[in-house]
Amino acid sequence: MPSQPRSVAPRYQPVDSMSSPRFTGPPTFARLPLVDDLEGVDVAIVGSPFDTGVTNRPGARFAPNAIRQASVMLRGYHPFAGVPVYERLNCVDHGDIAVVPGFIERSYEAIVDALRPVLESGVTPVLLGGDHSCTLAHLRGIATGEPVGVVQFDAHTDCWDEIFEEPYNHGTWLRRAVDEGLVDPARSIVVGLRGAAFGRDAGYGPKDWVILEELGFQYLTAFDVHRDGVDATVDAIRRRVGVERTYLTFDVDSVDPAFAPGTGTPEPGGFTSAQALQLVWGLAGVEFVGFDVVEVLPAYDSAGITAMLAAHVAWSMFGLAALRPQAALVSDGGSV
Ligand SMILES: [Mn+2]
Repeated sequence: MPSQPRSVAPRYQPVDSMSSPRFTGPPTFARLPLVDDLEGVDVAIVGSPFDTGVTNRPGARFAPNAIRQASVMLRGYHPFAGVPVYERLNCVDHGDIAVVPGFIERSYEAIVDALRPVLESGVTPVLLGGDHSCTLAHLRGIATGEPVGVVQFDAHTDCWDEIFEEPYNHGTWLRRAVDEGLVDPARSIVVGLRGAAFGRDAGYGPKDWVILEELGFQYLTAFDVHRDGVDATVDAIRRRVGVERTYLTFDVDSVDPAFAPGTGTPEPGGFTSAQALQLVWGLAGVEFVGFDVVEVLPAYDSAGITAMLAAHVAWSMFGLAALRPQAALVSDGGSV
């Protein structure tokens, strides 16, 4: 639901960090109120801490709270989106979904059930994973009745048919989303590939990525981005997805392990943190219906830099929500 013009300041504001130091209090995302009742809310952080869909390192169940802890330094004005987010939107932290550790299908049900009232309230969720298997449940909740375009930043295709003969995990969710009619591949793109595919039919080579084209997706490798630059990449993404209903999923393993070591399946050669943020900022003006940031592993996260980047990516998603086309039509100024 696009934001409406407001005659009064939105009801929910972060704690004033000029009167209360940022390191005080229970950490919520960006020091926003922890709110159950979503009436009047535009955007909500929702933790989706399921992490037993991984094939390598577990531990992303601890990511939402690590990202909250890292997010206390975020400010109210987004300088690059050029928008005072909390004057435009009612933003809150809605807490975490009660997933069932070790049981993916029950966790998927829990995620969809928890998202239903969020979406029925007209709230756009910014979901904090969890591993990337969670995104299938996020899309089941969001893309009901109408497939969405997907922008996926990721080192891996996440498009295999099965891993260990299992259909649901963090390497198969995108193919399942196609199978279930949740995604429109013709309006979708995967950006940042470099990890060799694996699985029964994989050859551990560039051809592994052809699976995406066979499913109707476009893809750009991390080295396409390094060669062509951020601006050309943003142009390519925008040409692909247009401005209609789109879901943005940001796997932190799209970023180089030098900048984001705390992740489950790291692959050298990824984006810098600056490139990652510019790629996200570049998508202002798309009608995003939901967002997630996934695969942060605090246990492997030197100095908390991955959680810090994830906090800034999620914050930039707030900026994207404030700059959606229908929001811009009714806004009182402020644009990129
Ligand atoms: Mn992924």
